[in-house]
Amino acid sequence: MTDMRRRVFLAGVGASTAALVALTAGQAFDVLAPVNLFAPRVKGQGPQALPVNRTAAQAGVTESAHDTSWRLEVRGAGARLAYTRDELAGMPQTEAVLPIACVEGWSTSAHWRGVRLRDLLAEAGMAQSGTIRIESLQSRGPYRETTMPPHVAWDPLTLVALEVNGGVLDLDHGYPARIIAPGRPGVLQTKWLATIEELPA
Ligand SMILES: Nc1nc2c(c(=O)[nH]1)N[C@H]1C(S)=C(S)[C@@H](COP(=O)(O)O)O[C@H]1N2
Ligand SMILES: [Mo]
Repeated sequence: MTDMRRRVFLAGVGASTAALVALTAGQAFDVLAPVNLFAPRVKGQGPQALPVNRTAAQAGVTESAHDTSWRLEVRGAGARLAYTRDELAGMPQTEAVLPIACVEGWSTSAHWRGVRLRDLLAEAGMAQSGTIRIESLQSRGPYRETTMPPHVAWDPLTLVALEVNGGVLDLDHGYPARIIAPGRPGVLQTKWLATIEELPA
């Protein structure tokens, strides 16, 4: 474990555990190793100091996520738009500190950067009252898509994130682009975006 990950990890555990680590200086991770075996996705683990739930390989998107023909499609009633990752990166970017809160029992805050979803919806001429469906590159699995009520979709902190914790999204965190929205469980923070569309009213 690198020093950086170690610091992040220690910052995330309770004082009693920190004391235990101090008492067993030099073998802190031997002490914690059995815990890690049973709960591998603890705070600070995974690329970019953020745990991973479902890797790109497990989701079967490794190739499609790197495909140069990738576009984020945004389909409104009035327009059907497609953005390359560079085009998204060229739009105004917004930063937000928001957690991924997984039902499997971890929650980790991260620093996200990307395009406001509402800016894309507005460009496609969508009304602020519509329900939004977001689909990923993943072809099967329960979390391959999500729907979003208008108050979440138009929230100024709901992002199509391109970066996390100061770097380009890791493939396992949803490269080329993912959703991050406030107040939503991790299962709804869709990774590897493909299409965004307005559902018929
Ligand atoms: N396309 C897709 N998005 C997904 C998932 C998935 O399996 N497929 N898992 C979700 C779950 S359960 C969680 S907790 C978060 C985890 O995001 P992370 O791996 O970047 O931490 O992604 C969510 N987004
Ligand atoms: Mo999750």
